[in-house]
Amino acid sequence: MLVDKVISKILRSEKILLIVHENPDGDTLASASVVYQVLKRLGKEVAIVCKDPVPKPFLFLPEMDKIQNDMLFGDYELILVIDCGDSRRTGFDRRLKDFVRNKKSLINIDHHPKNDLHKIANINYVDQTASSTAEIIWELVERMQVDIDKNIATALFAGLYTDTGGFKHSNTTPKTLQIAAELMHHGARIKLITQNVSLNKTIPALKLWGVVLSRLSKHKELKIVSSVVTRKDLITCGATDDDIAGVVNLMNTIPDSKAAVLFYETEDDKIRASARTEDDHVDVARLAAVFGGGGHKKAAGFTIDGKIEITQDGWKIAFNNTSA
Ligand SMILES: [Mn+2]
Repeated sequence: MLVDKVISKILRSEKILLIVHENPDGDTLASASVVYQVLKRLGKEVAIVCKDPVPKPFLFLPEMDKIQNDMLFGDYELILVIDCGDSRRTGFDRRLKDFVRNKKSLINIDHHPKNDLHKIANINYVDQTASSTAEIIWELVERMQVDIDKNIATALFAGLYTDTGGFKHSNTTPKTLQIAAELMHHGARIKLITQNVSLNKTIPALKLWGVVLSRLSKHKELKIVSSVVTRKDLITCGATDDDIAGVVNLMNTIPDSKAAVLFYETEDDKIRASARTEDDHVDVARLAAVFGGGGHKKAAGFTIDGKIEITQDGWKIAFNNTSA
């Protein structure tokens, strides 16, 4: 079995590096947290690397203080790439390829569609039917006969919870809920998760959401609902980039829309788009791929070169000319 190959590789390695994706979400962080805890118990030398800082709502997860923003990859024998979708999303694209070229091992642990990581990884421990990477990590810890304590249960539950939008998205399966029930038996602190992830909206965040909602517009033919956030909005509301997360899910609740897309200006002067759909006939990962992005059928993202302009009757996106 695939999981056994992963376990034997882990057991044979002493120094193991975990890589989570940039702009980390609850699933990638929770999964890394659990793997870290398990490997520490086995006496391994472990580190976690993430290019970006941990967003506030996820700081409650165990071991978040162990995450570093860079590391000498060469010091490690094995790298586990967790929930990354493709190699660019690690933020260490080139260095991962060098690592593999130096005859070191890389395991891709993920639930995203097939991507370029599949080519460079020695083992692809990937299940596209899993709701989350946490669901795959559950299988791993079960198979390893790990004693699941409250910390591990809480982190795994948080991974399931965040990637399924609180068990509301259609990636929630009977298996997902069965695992969630098991995790409750193991003492998962659900209140702690919901309080941090869903119920912690500050006044600046809610003001920002108000701005986003007031700018909602729907494309007549495409039936896509969209809105925008500018850097100026963040300043006006006193909000941070973290506060943007989640509002696109609210936009996605409009009954007769095919999809919801939120465009927001990033710190480095680009426009990041976050797309969601509840329509089984729509695949937002394919939409994202057109713009060089990626994700899942139901939730995906991409980045474009341009500027958001707020106009008298709404807003528009001006693409930067990149034909040079
Ligand atoms: Mn995920």
